[in-house]
Amino acid sequence: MTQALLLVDIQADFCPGGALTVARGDEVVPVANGLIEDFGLNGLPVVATQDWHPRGHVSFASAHPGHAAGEVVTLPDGTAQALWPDHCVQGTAGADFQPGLNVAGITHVVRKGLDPLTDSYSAFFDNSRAHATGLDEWLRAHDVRELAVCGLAQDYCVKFSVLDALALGYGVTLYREGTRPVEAMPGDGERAIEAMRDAGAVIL
Ligand code: VGL
Ligand code: ZN
Repeated sequence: MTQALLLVDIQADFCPGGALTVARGDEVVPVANGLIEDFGLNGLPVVATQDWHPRGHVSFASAHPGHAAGEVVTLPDGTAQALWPDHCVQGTAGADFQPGLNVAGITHVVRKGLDPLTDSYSAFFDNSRAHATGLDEWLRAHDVRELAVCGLAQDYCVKFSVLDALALGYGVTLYREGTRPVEAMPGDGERAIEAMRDAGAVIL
């Protein structure tokens, strides 16, 4: 049984200057780097996710004529889809890890949001829950049952990744100082923390 570090979407588009800016998102980098060093020194796996959308992705407001970022639309399969500016387009600079992140310390990368028709906030499943990303299998294969989590955004991908991890039976410790929220609605960050705590995460 081992612990792994999960770095969620620490990408340029979620940091100041990016397409879907999370306020002070870049401040998670030094926290993440400290954790990467600790885990590396202990020989523990460091897994990083990347939001990795094709052009024209269903979560982009630009793919829904007459709709704007911030609106929510209902997709043909019935799921509610929040619309965002175009972000983390595969192969663009915005999809790269945020400069300064110690990428040499990352042992495994999981990309999500590749399906043009389905979004994926969680590192484990897409939003329709029809497809898994392979992260659960990878962690099981490496005997990981405990996760330390930080990254972006606290009220979207971090939250849904932590809730899925707990539902899958992982123990989760969230490094709160290593996360920042989008806060589309004031208080979303705090509500996300409460939801993760209520579901069993240890919040540090
Ligand atoms: C995210 C919105 C859209 C995230 C990704 O990483 O939290 N949020 N795509
Ligand atoms: Zn996205």
